[in-house]
Amino acid sequence: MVTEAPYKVLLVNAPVLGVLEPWYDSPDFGRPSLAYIAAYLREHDNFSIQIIDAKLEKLGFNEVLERALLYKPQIIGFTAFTNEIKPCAYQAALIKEKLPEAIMVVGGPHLTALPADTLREFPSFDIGVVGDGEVTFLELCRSLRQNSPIDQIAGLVYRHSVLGIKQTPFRTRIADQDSLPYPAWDLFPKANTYFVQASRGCPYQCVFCMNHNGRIARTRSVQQVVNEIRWILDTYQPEWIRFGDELWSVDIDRSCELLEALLAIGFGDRVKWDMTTHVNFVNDRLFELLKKNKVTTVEMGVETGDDQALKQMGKATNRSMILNAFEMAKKHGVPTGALLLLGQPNESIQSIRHTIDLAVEINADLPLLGIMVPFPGTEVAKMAAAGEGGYRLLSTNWDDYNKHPGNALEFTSISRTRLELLQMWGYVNIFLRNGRLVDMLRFLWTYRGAAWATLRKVMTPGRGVTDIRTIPADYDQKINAGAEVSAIRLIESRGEWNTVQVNEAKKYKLSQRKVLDS
Ligand code: B12
Ligand code: SF4
Repeated sequence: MVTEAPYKVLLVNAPVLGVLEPWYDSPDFGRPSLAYIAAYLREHDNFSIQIIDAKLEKLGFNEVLERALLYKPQIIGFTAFTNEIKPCAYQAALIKEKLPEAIMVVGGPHLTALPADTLREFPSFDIGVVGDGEVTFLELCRSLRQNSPIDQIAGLVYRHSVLGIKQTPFRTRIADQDSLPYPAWDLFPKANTYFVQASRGCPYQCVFCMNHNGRIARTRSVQQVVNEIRWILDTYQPEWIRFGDELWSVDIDRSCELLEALLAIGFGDRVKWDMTTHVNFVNDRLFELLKKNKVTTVEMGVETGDDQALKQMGKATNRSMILNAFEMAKKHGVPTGALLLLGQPNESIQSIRHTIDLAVEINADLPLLGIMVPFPGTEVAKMAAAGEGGYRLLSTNWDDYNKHPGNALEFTSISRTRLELLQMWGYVNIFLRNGRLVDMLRFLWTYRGAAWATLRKVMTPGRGVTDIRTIPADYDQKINAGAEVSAIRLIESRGEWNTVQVNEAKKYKLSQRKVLDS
């Protein structure tokens, strides 16, 4: 009897060009997207699956190539945020050269924001998976295994031999998050930190955020989240658990219920943990339970201290809500992180001063003061590309799209270098005006990679961070540099993404109404 060899799928988190931001570039955790895709695939079919997480395993491009050649997969799936897409395309090109038959698939927020443009820009990718990847990728792998057409699979962008780049309709998102299996962490080396996703999506529409998981927050049941956490704790004994939700307490009652259940399993005694939420979604009861669960940090989006900017941001907050949330946390002894972003639309020195003053007043344990990045699909990207909001778009080279040592935009009235100096000035103010010299030194040590990169950039304006990275000699040639996405496409793609979001919300409302009517 002849047994058919299993169809092989490889999932890759590509290497970095240099460790600029160690907590991202040299992480102590595996990439959740790949863990989810792999888990779903193996639950529903019998593909052979391997994962190479080059960032977790600290691998270079050639090491990934060697591992891919040993495995000889038929399909290779890559994941990428915007700032990772070029190294990812380079890795795909290296592998494609040696394994020309393998199909290169890419997914993640960047591809979702710019589906056709990404295939146009990077010839090494054959197919893109737009939005939620689990079901689409399963259907795609099955079709490719059978050599059957893929044009009926929703959520794809692909190269058609005659018609050029084609995109199929956006796939309806997976509403029932409990239907997803636990991430396949067993396919990764053991890590220190594990991400848990208790919900996907967020109802807000901040100007700087693409909200790629959609405007409908899809929560998982308390019981399932607790079971997953217990499984991670028992199997991997991690040091940290981090929630990857956009808005962790989107349903405060459910979050309180979750915290009660976590208390019962001694969660906070077994692991450090953190999450990110919105200042409107907290109350005394929540903070009381967070404290009991010994949460390590509760991060909340502050973004700016300027009233006008807050009004126009799409986050539905104001200074008093922000101050109130942080005061409440302090009252309960809950450690906080404040996420701030310099470079809001129409930013001025005056509005930056308001932001720094608010950050000083909040005095969060962990202040994080980033500089705006015009990620594709966002309103800010559209404004920057159109020269609105005082912005000047500096680059559509995605290697410049890091939040700390990035180089993607500046203002006509505030240069990039000045923005970076103000960022440093902001940190100094937050710590020193609160008499926290030791905390500042500790912070500088923890974030020394980014601090050093920013300092070097400020001292050598115009050079960006390229001199801190090691760019392979054939990098530009292999990834087709020069075919960068135009400003016009950045403007149009915001409109296209917004249409997807609006249609999705309408469809959801309609389905809710049907449920109520029946
Ligand atoms: C947790 C998190 C982090 C963590 C961990 C990230 C990591 N390396 O794993 C930390 C805090 C370190 C982090 C850092 C950054 N993050 Co972050 N992060 C998130 C967050 C909150 C959750 C990500 C997640 O795990 N989601 C759960 C998984 C299952 O969803 P997913 O990744 O989207 O994957 C699904 C689909 O996209 C698709 N898919 C993805 N990959 C693939 C691959 C294949 C082959 C297929 C078929 C499908 C597919 O299928 C998946 C399952 O449905 C998201 C927002 C969010 N809630 O998603 C932001 C988010 C992804 N981060 C973002 C950014 C910008 C960053 C930073 C660049 C910040 C910065 N420096 O500016 C860094 C870069 C990190 C790096 N280089 O690794 C942006 C990305 C925007 C963009 N266009 O790229 C997001 C969307 C936040 C936002 N709203 O702006 N982040
Ligand atoms: S609240 Fe957070 S996740 Fe939601 S749209 Fe704003 S930045 Fe994005």
